[in-house]
Amino acid sequence: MTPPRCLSIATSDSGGGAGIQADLKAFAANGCHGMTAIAGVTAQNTTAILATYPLPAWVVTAQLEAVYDDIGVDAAKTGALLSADIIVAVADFLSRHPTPLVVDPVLRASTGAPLLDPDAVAVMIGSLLPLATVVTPNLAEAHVLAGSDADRRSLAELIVARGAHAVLITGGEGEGSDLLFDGAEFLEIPVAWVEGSATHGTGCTHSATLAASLALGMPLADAARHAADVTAAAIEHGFVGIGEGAGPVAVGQPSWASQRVRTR
Ligand code: PXL
Repeated sequence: MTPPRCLSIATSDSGGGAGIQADLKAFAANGCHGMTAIAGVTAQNTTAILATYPLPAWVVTAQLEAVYDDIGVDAAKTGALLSADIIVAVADFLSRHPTPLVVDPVLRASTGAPLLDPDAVAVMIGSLLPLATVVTPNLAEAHVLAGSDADRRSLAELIVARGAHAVLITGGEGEGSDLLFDGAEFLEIPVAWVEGSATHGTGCTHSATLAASLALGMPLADAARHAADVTAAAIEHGFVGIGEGAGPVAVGQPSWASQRVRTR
């Protein structure tokens, strides 16, 4: 059979927990063929990002051309894009190759290190948001995209007013639900509270699963529910004991896999 084709446009995490590596695992766990246009590289483990190196924008465009020319893309997601130049190149390419698109507006790693130049935020809002089928900020990112400290529903309205077709404000493990707004209706997406300290890669796993769901043809609300469920399970089964910091989430893993790590 021919599986759906999913593309991650994002940055490598050498520790294997987040970024490109998390995206490929999530695509595979959802039955899709995963592909990558790598924006840059981080030297990273579970405790810190030690170095960040953006690739030249033309190298990102060349990867996009290679993938689209031969293979094709049923859905794509963006993650950490590092620089304004890269965002301009990606937006320019995707505006010429319309694709169901999840924009995960990654600004920082969970360890606090920046993953987008501050001057690139306005470029992301102006060029990438209008191409997004759905944008998936956490609450902090939603404040930045909306330029406001308002409540979740107002933030969602402001972000859609900036051009995104829909917004899914994540962080539902605190609120009890993620908030989906498609410009017409608000929908609360239930998020299970799960115990688990291995949370590195949570946001990437969520947005990649959402992209895979769109590639599989799910309507957006179903895709948002599926992404919330898969991500909660990935935290529940997360690999505790990998590194000194927060271990990586484990998407689509049998539960015995994390038990083995815990009891080692
Ligand atoms: O979760 C955001 C993210 C995206 N991309 C890379 C990351 C992280 C978080 O650590 O390292 C490469």
